[in-house]
Amino acid sequence: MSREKYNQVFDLLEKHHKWFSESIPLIASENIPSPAVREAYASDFGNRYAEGWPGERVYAGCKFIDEVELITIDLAKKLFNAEFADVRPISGVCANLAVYSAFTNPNDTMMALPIPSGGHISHGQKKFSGTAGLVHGLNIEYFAFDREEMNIDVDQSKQRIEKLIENNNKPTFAMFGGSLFLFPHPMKELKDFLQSHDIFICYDSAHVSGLIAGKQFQDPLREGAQTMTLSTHKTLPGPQGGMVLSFDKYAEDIKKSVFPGNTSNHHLHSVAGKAIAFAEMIEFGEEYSVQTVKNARALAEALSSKGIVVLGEKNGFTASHQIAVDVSKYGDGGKFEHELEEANLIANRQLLPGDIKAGRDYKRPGGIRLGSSEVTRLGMKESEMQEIANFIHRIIVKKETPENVKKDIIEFRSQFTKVHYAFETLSDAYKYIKIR
Ligand code: DSN
Repeated sequence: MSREKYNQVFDLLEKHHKWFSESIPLIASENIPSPAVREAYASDFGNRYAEGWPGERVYAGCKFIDEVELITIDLAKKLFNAEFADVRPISGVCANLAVYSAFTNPNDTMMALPIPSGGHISHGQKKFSGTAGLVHGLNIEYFAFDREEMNIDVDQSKQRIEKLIENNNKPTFAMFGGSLFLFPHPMKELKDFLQSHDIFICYDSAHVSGLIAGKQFQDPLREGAQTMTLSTHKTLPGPQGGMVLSFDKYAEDIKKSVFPGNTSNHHLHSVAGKAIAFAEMIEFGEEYSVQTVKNARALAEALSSKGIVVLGEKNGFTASHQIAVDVSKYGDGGKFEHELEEANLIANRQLLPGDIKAGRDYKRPGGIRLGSSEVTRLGMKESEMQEIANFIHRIIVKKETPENVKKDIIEFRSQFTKVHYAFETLSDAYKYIKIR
């Protein structure tokens, strides 16, 4: 029985690899790391303990781990032009928790975006089981959001904050960034106002950190962010993980908050993978990011030209890797997420601004979110975005059966087998690694 299950797991893993090698991956929070990152991730580092800071560990056996972690820190600082980097957080949520713990107290008020306007669950209220409210006890108030602009409304947000201050509920912390993130947030425009009220500024670049590294999005540390948190596996094509970037004056508070505050052991194989991904991004990041944004725009334009509503049209649909498609006139995001998946096109349903008021919920929201980073890493360009838009149109508007479209997707996909923007690409992108 146990041997049967053992075999079954390997069988499922291989099936997953084959499926992804035949699919169009459009989940905006995912990416395909290079074979080099995957090799580092599979190393023995993943089986070790190295609590603490390099050179100050509480375990033996760390001499090579320390060297690698110091290289990772140096590469992170260079890639993001940051004074300080803590590469230990094991996810973006853990990075956010470390910053909340270091710079706020429970019951403080934080400004952030609600989920339908792009906020991430880790910025959320306790009643929605959001990390900030549930785990750190923060009270969350929302920035004002303009659906036409698909961005934070500066003047209305200032008015809201002034009102909170009048009501003795002054925010102490402001979180920019999020999960549905089409255009740079107006942090520069709000910075002086926030600082004049002694509100600490953090920028969650989980989604856009690869674009920031490639100099194709806003530069948070130069625009007012006192800390910047990120994931290392979305537009930044590293292993699953997180990171905090900041200035030297905040370094000690962040280090203590990460360890021992919010992590015991961090994931050392992930630290090694981060180093490899950062080195690749220093070399290839700009070229990859330019193409990622071009591809997102091309996909939005192609869908819009077919009559499908893409949000943010007023500002050119997107300045990031994401686009938000309003599918409510054809059905709902949950239904299309499923049908697209049946056709080997992997995307996720998305709550859009106005969905809750319209009576929609996260299971049947009005939108789908599409991300261009992984298909860009596979070498696709603008003309391939036209083809992807055709596949989506055939399912959502023409109501073709997913089985029909799937055959064409598998054929289309067979032309793109390798990861691009990497030093070494001997293995195919989704090759299953067998070492048993
Ligand atoms: N919830 C993820 C996303 O898809 O944006 C990030 O954690």
